Amino acid sequence: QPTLKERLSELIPAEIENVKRIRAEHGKKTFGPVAVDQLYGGMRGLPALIWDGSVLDAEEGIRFRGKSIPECQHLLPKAPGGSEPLPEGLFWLLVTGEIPTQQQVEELSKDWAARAAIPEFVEEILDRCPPTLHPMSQFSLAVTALNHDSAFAKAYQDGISKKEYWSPTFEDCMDLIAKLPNIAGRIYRNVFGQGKLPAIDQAKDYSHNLAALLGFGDNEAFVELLRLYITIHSDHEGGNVSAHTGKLVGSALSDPFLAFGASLNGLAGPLHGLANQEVLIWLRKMQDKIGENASDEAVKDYVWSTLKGGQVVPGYGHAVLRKTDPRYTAQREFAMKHLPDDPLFKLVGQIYNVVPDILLQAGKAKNPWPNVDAHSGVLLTHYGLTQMQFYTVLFGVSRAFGVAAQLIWDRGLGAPLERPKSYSSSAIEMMFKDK
Ligand code: NMX
Ligand code: MLT
Repeated sequence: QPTLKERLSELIPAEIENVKRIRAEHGKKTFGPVAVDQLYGGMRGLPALIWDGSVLDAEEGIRFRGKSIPECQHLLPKAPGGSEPLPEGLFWLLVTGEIPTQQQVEELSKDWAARAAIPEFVEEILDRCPPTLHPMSQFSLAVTALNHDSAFAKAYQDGISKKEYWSPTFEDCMDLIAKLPNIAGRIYRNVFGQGKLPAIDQAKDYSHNLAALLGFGDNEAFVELLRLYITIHSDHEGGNVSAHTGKLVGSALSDPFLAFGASLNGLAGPLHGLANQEVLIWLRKMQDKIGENASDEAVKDYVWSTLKGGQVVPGYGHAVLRKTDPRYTAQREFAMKHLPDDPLFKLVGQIYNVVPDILLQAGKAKNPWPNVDAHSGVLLTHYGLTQMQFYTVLFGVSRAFGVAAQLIWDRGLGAPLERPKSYSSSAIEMMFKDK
């Protein structure tokens, strides 16, 4: 059975021809005018990027290479005795569009375990960070510093031909993903004082090793949660802030460590990945204010007070989705199976029953339904990972899968430097002066 790299080397030449054909047949066709509002309005709906790993439908949610989350849960290989998909398989799917065999996934687990060590100077950078520096800033520092050993950067300096870019990019992406558990584990233990890191177990899968580095390796349910968590947070088409940032920075031929470091800085914003931290902070504040087992009325009042204070309800709304995020649903199903009586899970369910109506009444949010971040922290908290400042780091570990898959393809297909056109307000006025 071919390795992932062998399979890619077969797929890339065929896809180069496919893209040539699409461009020859459709390259001059347009789809939709550009409205001035889109320039001022965060480019919502503006067709601007090619992203092959996943496509987001506003009503149905994400599909990874055409497969919904339940289909991935069904089709992707599992760990022995496990029922959630192994993220190794999801990465294979994102990169190739194909479902890997159990053996191919096991080989990927081994390959990542073998690449997992981080350079000593990166350990030192992390050890010297004050615990008051947000875990996401530490994460981004460490990932950026991995550029020291980038195969792509070195090959570029050595004069590699454009046709070969994808190969060192692939090696960097594999190293990047493989090293994230050690980085995340070190940050967690340094910031929250959880003692020494164990060694990577070469015989275990990626999520097991990540769980062990965080101190939860003995908890099989937590390991299963991480398998699901990493699978569903990996990719959300190309326009979201972290994915688009990674692609943009990569287009300057900055190596995958520099590109993904930039992604993490975007993910660290409260309207994007940091929302999972914000949700837990908000839930805890709500509990402090109205107590546990509060009535629906008390929850509603609290939600209104958030809105009246000029703040957003974290975990609700979306720039593209117009229905409940299937990633929320997948996590809710996990909770029903593993922690149905957890009080915080019950509160999350109660909030789901009241918030959409309130957001509709408030009349501003285009999507009143929950997104992925409304649920993830509750699951982590249940198993004892209660430090919410760490939650976005786990989102970041997962998002590397989607960004890396596209970086490999961008270099494989020779994607050009991204450079869209910007306009000043006076240029817009001039353009439409007599129209
Ligand atoms: N609570 C209160 N107001 C909201 C919310 C919300 N959850 N969602 C949207 N709005 C407001 C939004 O602030 C805007 O107000 P204004 O006109 O005063 O600027 C108005 O509704 C229209 O916004 P939309 O067009 O519905 O949303 P947009 O596409 O601009 O932004 C989000 C999308 C996700 C940034 C927004 O819904 C939000 O701030 N949600 C809360 C934060 C969050 O959960 N982010 C995580 C998203 C998922 N992720 O992981 O990245
Ligand atoms: C994501 O997973 O990136 C978020 O849901 C945000 C988005 O898609 O815009």
